[in-house]
Amino acid sequence: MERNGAQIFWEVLTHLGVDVTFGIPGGAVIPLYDHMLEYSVRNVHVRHEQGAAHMADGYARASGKTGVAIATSGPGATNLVTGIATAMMDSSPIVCFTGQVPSAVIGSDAFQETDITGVTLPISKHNYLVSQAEDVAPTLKEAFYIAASGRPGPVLVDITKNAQNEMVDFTWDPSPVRLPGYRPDLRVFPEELAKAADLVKESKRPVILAGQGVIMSGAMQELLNFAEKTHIPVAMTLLGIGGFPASHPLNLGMMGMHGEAWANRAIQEADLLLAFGMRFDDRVTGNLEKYAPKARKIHIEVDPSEINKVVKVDVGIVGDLKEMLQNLLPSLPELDHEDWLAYIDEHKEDSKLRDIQNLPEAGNLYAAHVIHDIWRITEGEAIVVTDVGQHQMWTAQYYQLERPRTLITSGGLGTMGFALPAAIGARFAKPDDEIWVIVGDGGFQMTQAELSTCKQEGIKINIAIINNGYLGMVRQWQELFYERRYAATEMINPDFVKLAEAHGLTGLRVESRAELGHVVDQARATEGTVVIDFRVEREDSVYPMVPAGAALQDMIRRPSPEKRSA
Ligand SMILES: Cc1cc2nc3c(=O)[nH]c(=O)nc-3n(C[C@H](O)[C@H](O)[C@H](O)COP(=O)(O)OP(=O)(O)OC[C@H]3O[C@@H](n4cnc5c(N)ncnc54)[C@H](O)[C@@H]3O)c2cc1C
Ligand SMILES: Cc1ncc(C[n+]2csc(CCOP(=O)(O)OP(=O)(O)O)c2C)c(N)n1
Ligand SMILES: [Mg+2]
Repeated sequence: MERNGAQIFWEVLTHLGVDVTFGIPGGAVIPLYDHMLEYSVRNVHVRHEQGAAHMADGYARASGKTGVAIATSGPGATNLVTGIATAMMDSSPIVCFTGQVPSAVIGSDAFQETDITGVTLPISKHNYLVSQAEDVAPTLKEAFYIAASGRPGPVLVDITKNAQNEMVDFTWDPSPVRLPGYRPDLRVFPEELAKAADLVKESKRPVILAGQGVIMSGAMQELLNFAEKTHIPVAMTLLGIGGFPASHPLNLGMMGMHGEAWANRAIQEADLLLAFGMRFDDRVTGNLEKYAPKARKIHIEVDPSEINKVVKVDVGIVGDLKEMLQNLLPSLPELDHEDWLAYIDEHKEDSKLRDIQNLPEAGNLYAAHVIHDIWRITEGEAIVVTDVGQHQMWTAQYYQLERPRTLITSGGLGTMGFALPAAIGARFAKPDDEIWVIVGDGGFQMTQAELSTCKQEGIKINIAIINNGYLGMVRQWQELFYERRYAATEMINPDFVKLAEAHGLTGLRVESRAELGHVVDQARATEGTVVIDFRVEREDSVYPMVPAGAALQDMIRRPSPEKRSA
């Protein structure tokens, strides 16, 4: 059947099960958008292409499916760059489509011409330039396959305008994609599995380090079975949160720079680390030379290039985590680590004493109060999408998550402006779940234009702006390491309530803990997106904190209330 490239584009998306795209049209994609009207795929009309990429990413993280963004050539394409890099660092499967100038004028500095495959080469898992209609269908199939398989990641497909307009014969080919040289299902075992089992049996002080690979692999049940049978406590990376239930007695909470003190201490004193689908980010290890000095290490990873990349391990197992845990567990007996768990528990008391929840209330509204109360009121059941900064760390600490894909946050790139668009993407992935955005006043202003998208698309999300009047995380570093010299971190903000209202949305404000619960209830009961301006304590800091380059045990702790009064 004769079709032009633009029609083939939408037909292939339909065959691949894509029901929503996020994008903005422009000269080089007008033919694509023109034919969209003939198909049932819904395009979410965003306000900035960075938002489109983050929406695709949020959709992917919430659903496990591949998200799709569309932009025109030139500035549309370059606006996607931050979103693509964000997805790359956190291995999120998205496919970004860009229009390109006609093949005949490529290289002539044509209007809105940018070499976007060149620009995105180092920040995408793969990219393509499609310059004729007959390549549209096979390239799209490959792009979706590469984005989602093995270690997932972003793929960019740049399609010239002539490829969108040319007519060719088209029939859908449902056969699976085969790419010579690309082996996403690589496996290396079983000798390594046997060695791993021996290390586990010998260990007295083991700790599991659960990363985002647990969630991406769908290995939550396997991890639970493994931890319970071997009686090994589980610390999570920021992106691993939700992969193991927060309320489980073996859960140690987050590790790393702003991780729980007892989790970091356990890692430093462990004799065995079991790294499951995590990549030893520097926020996780602190000073590498002093990292877990007494521990042997087992690493299970889908990407062979991660093994021995940062931390030298004793056993490296390449493969899908779920499958590897299913293979490993039968060879292990039931184990008991009661003494080790009791030892770890001893350190929790001191932390509780220092916890902001236990400080005497003097009417101050702390971010931790806000996040804790939202957690309590939503019964821990919401999908929480954060931005980057102090509020992000407090969310990891105070919103206790039980289920995978319920914390959506930019970890590796740490992209301010991520939260609002990512939450819009999550909304389309999970139409029935309650969604809360927890965002700083700084990051919110980077992509706040997407409030218009919420209005236009009729979306309900709740947005909690943790308004401290500062680029708080940077202010904290200035306070602790630059003698309180606050260079370019204080902000004069817009009136966020009026801003919401200007978009036809509801704006609310909270200035004390006493009114917090009522306002959160009101937001939940209100139709449409609600923005809440939480005026929190301006100069609070996130504790514990491992200073950059320090060893994990050298944490700066929240001053103890006892020491304070002394
Ligand atoms: C302000 C700020 C502070 C931060 N502080 C902390 C902190 O205190 N603690 C912390 O933990 N993080 C912190 N982070 C986040 C940190 O930068 C990293 O993003 C995070 O630690 C990465 O977690 P991860 O290794 O689990 O996930 P990823 O980086 O996503 O790595 C996941 C790994 O799993 C592998 N994988 C994927 N699929 C599979 C599969 N099917 N089977 C097996 N393996 C698979 C991937 O190949 C990858 O290597 C912070 C970020 C910011 C912005
Ligand atoms: C796009 C981008 N620019 C700059 C930074 C550096 N940065 C990290 S955290 C932070 C402060 C964030 O401030 P805010 O959004 O108000 O959140 P808070 O830390 O106050 O909770 C900055 C500027 C970044 N991560 N991303
Ligand atoms: Mg702030």
